Amino acid sequence: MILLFCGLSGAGKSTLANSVKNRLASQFVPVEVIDGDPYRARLFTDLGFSRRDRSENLRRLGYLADKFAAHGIVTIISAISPYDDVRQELVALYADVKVVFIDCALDELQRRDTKGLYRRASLPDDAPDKLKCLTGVNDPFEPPCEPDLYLNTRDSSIADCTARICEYVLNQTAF
Ligand code: GGZ
Repeated sequence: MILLFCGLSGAGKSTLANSVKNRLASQFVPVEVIDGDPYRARLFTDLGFSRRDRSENLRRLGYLADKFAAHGIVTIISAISPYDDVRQELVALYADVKVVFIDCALDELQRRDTKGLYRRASLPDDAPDKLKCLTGVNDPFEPPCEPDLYLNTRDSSIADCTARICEYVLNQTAF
Protein backbone atom coordinates (compact mmCIF):
# COMPACT_ATOMS: atom_id res chain seq x y z
CA MET A 1 0.00 0.00 0.00
CA ILE A 2 1.11 3.54 -0.78
CA LEU A 3 -0.38 6.32 1.36
CA LEU A 4 -0.13 9.65 -0.41
CA PHE A 5 -0.27 12.32 2.31
CA CYS A 6 -1.05 15.68 0.73
CA GLY A 7 -1.72 19.05 2.33
CA LEU A 8 -0.18 22.43 2.98
CA SER A 9 3.20 23.07 4.57
CA GLY A 10 2.91 22.83 8.34
CA ALA A 11 -0.34 20.85 8.30
CA GLY A 12 1.41 17.96 10.06
CA LYS A 13 2.16 15.54 7.22
CA SER A 14 5.71 14.65 8.34
CA THR A 15 4.76 14.49 12.01
CA LEU A 16 1.88 12.17 11.24
CA ALA A 17 3.90 10.05 8.82
CA ASN A 18 6.54 9.41 11.48
CA SER A 19 3.99 8.85 14.18
CA VAL A 20 2.14 6.31 12.00
CA LYS A 21 5.46 4.65 11.20
CA ASN A 22 6.34 4.27 14.90
CA ARG A 23 2.90 3.04 15.87
CA LEU A 24 2.78 0.43 13.09
CA ALA A 25 6.38 -0.62 13.73
CA SER A 26 5.35 -1.54 17.27
CA GLN A 27 2.87 -3.95 15.64
CA PHE A 28 5.59 -5.34 13.34
CA VAL A 29 4.16 -3.63 10.24
CA PRO A 30 7.03 -2.35 8.07
CA VAL A 31 6.65 1.29 7.02
CA GLU A 32 8.86 3.60 4.93
CA VAL A 33 8.34 7.36 4.90
CA ILE A 34 9.26 9.22 1.71
CA ASP A 35 9.19 12.87 2.69
CA GLY A 36 9.34 15.50 -0.03
CA ASP A 37 11.49 17.98 1.86
CA PRO A 38 14.59 15.79 2.48
CA TYR A 39 14.35 14.16 -0.95
CA ARG A 40 14.35 17.62 -2.48
CA ALA A 41 17.34 18.62 -0.33
CA ARG A 42 19.42 15.48 -1.00
CA LEU A 43 18.37 14.02 -4.33
CA PHE A 44 16.10 16.35 -6.31
CA THR A 45 18.19 19.49 -6.04
CA ASP A 46 17.30 20.33 -9.64
CA LEU A 47 13.65 20.92 -8.70
CA GLY A 48 12.03 24.20 -7.66
CA PHE A 49 8.41 25.05 -6.98
CA SER A 50 6.94 25.65 -10.43
CA ARG A 51 3.95 23.51 -11.39
CA ARG A 52 6.18 21.48 -13.66
CA ASP A 53 8.78 20.85 -10.91
CA ARG A 54 6.21 20.02 -8.24
CA SER A 55 4.65 17.51 -10.65
CA GLU A 56 8.04 16.00 -11.45
CA ASN A 57 8.78 15.81 -7.70
CA LEU A 58 5.65 13.75 -7.05
CA ARG A 59 6.29 11.51 -10.05
CA ARG A 60 9.76 10.69 -8.70
CA LEU A 61 8.46 10.13 -5.17
CA GLY A 62 5.75 7.87 -6.57
CA TYR A 63 8.27 5.82 -8.52
CA LEU A 64 10.37 5.30 -5.39
CA ALA A 65 7.31 4.50 -3.28
CA ASP A 66 6.27 1.78 -5.69
CA LYS A 67 9.66 0.10 -5.26
CA PHE A 68 9.22 -0.07 -1.48
CA ALA A 69 5.57 -1.09 -1.71
CA ALA A 70 6.47 -3.98 -4.01
CA HIS A 71 8.29 -5.52 -1.02
CA GLY A 72 5.15 -5.36 1.13
CA ILE A 73 6.26 -2.20 2.92
CA VAL A 74 3.52 0.29 3.74
CA THR A 75 4.96 3.37 2.07
CA ILE A 76 3.96 6.90 2.99
CA ILE A 77 4.65 9.72 0.55
CA SER A 78 4.55 12.97 2.50
CA ALA A 79 4.52 15.93 0.13
CA ILE A 80 2.30 18.96 -0.45
CA SER A 81 1.29 17.44 -3.83
CA PRO A 82 -0.87 20.42 -4.75
CA TYR A 83 -2.12 19.24 -8.15
CA ASP A 84 -4.90 16.72 -8.58
CA ASP A 85 -3.85 15.52 -12.02
CA VAL A 86 -0.51 14.15 -10.79
CA ARG A 87 -2.05 12.64 -7.67
CA GLN A 88 -4.52 10.83 -9.95
CA GLU A 89 -1.67 9.82 -12.24
CA LEU A 90 -0.06 7.95 -9.33
CA VAL A 91 -3.38 6.37 -8.36
CA ALA A 92 -3.75 5.09 -11.93
CA LEU A 93 -0.14 4.01 -12.34
CA TYR A 94 0.60 2.13 -9.13
CA ALA A 95 -1.25 -0.53 -7.17
CA ASP A 96 -3.13 0.40 -4.03
CA VAL A 97 -2.41 4.13 -3.76
CA LYS A 98 -4.60 5.82 -1.14
CA VAL A 99 -4.91 9.61 -1.04
CA VAL A 100 -4.85 10.95 2.51
CA PHE A 101 -5.70 14.65 2.82
CA ILE A 102 -4.03 16.23 5.85
CA ASP A 103 -6.05 19.41 6.11
CA CYS A 104 -5.61 22.45 8.33
CA ALA A 105 -7.03 25.96 8.08
CA LEU A 106 -4.66 28.62 6.79
CA ASP A 107 -5.04 30.86 9.86
CA GLU A 108 -3.84 27.99 12.05
CA LEU A 109 -0.88 27.33 9.72
CA GLN A 110 0.02 31.02 9.86
CA ARG A 111 -0.14 30.85 13.65
CA ARG A 112 2.13 27.74 13.78
CA ASP A 113 4.52 28.90 11.05
CA THR A 114 7.42 26.79 12.39
CA LYS A 115 9.64 27.58 9.39
CA GLY A 116 8.62 31.23 8.95
CA LEU A 117 7.38 30.51 5.42
CA TYR A 118 3.94 32.07 5.93
CA ARG A 119 5.47 35.25 7.37
CA ARG A 120 7.76 35.47 4.34
CA ALA A 121 4.87 34.94 1.92
CA SER A 122 2.93 37.82 3.47
CA LEU A 123 5.79 40.34 3.10
CA PRO A 124 5.45 43.19 0.57
CA ASP A 125 6.32 42.18 -3.01
CA ASP A 126 9.56 44.16 -3.00
CA ALA A 127 10.89 42.71 0.29
CA PRO A 128 14.17 40.80 -0.32
CA ASP A 129 12.99 37.79 1.71
CA LYS A 130 9.56 37.61 0.07
CA LEU A 131 8.38 34.06 -0.75
CA LYS A 132 6.48 34.35 -4.01
CA CYS A 133 4.99 30.88 -4.49
CA LEU A 134 3.98 29.47 -1.12
CA THR A 135 1.26 26.86 -1.56
CA GLY A 136 -2.06 27.99 -0.12
CA VAL A 137 -1.05 31.66 -0.01
CA ASN A 138 0.22 32.75 -3.42
CA ASP A 139 0.40 29.39 -5.18
CA PRO A 140 -2.50 26.97 -5.74
CA PHE A 141 -3.53 23.91 -3.78
CA GLU A 142 -6.23 21.72 -5.26
CA PRO A 143 -7.89 19.83 -2.39
CA PRO A 144 -8.63 16.20 -3.29
CA CYS A 145 -12.37 15.84 -4.09
CA GLU A 146 -12.75 12.37 -2.68
CA PRO A 147 -9.73 11.46 -0.55
CA ASP A 148 -9.59 7.93 0.80
CA LEU A 149 -9.02 9.46 4.22
CA TYR A 150 -9.57 13.01 5.48
CA LEU A 151 -7.88 14.35 8.60
CA ASN A 152 -7.90 17.83 10.05
CA THR A 153 -5.02 18.62 12.38
CA ARG A 154 -6.65 21.76 13.75
CA ASP A 155 -9.73 19.86 14.91
CA SER A 156 -8.05 16.59 15.91
CA SER A 157 -4.89 15.78 17.86
CA ILE A 158 -1.89 14.06 16.31
CA ALA A 159 -2.65 11.04 18.51
CA ASP A 160 -6.22 10.81 17.18
CA CYS A 161 -5.15 11.29 13.56
CA THR A 162 -2.43 8.65 13.99
CA ALA A 163 -4.93 6.20 15.41
CA ARG A 164 -7.33 6.76 12.49
CA ILE A 165 -4.65 6.25 9.86
CA CYS A 166 -3.30 3.11 11.56
CA GLU A 167 -6.79 1.67 11.87
CA TYR A 168 -7.38 2.36 8.18
CA VAL A 169 -4.11 0.67 7.17
CA LEU A 170 -4.71 -2.36 9.35
CA ASN A 171 -8.25 -2.75 8.00
CA GLN A 172 -7.05 -2.54 4.40
CA THR A 173 -4.13 -4.91 4.59
CA ALA A 174 -3.46 -8.45 5.63
CA PHE A 175 -1.04 -7.55 8.44
C1 GGZ B 1 5.68 25.15 -0.60
C2 GGZ B 1 7.81 25.24 0.25
C3 GGZ B 1 8.08 26.35 -0.53
C4 GGZ B 1 7.06 26.85 -1.37
C5 GGZ B 1 9.87 25.89 0.59
N1 GGZ B 1 5.86 26.22 -1.40
O1 GGZ B 1 6.54 22.01 5.11
P1 GGZ B 1 7.97 21.93 4.73
O2 GGZ B 1 8.45 23.30 4.11
O3 GGZ B 1 8.94 21.41 5.69
O4 GGZ B 1 8.05 21.13 3.41
C6 GGZ B 1 7.77 21.97 2.31
C7 GGZ B 1 8.73 21.65 1.23
C8 GGZ B 1 7.92 21.42 -0.05
O5 GGZ B 1 8.29 20.23 -0.59
P2 GGZ B 1 7.21 19.23 -1.20
O6 GGZ B 1 8.02 18.19 -1.92
O7 GGZ B 1 6.31 18.73 -0.16
O8 GGZ B 1 6.41 20.18 -2.21
S1 GGZ B 1 5.57 19.80 -3.51
O9 GGZ B 1 4.76 18.59 -3.22
O10 GGZ B 1 4.72 20.99 -3.75
O11 GGZ B 1 6.51 19.56 -4.60
C9 GGZ B 1 8.06 23.42 2.75
C10 GGZ B 1 9.22 23.87 1.88
O12 GGZ B 1 9.59 22.76 1.04
N2 GGZ B 1 8.93 24.97 0.96
N3 GGZ B 1 9.38 26.75 -0.32
N4 GGZ B 1 7.26 27.91 -2.14
N5 GGZ B 1 6.60 24.65 0.24
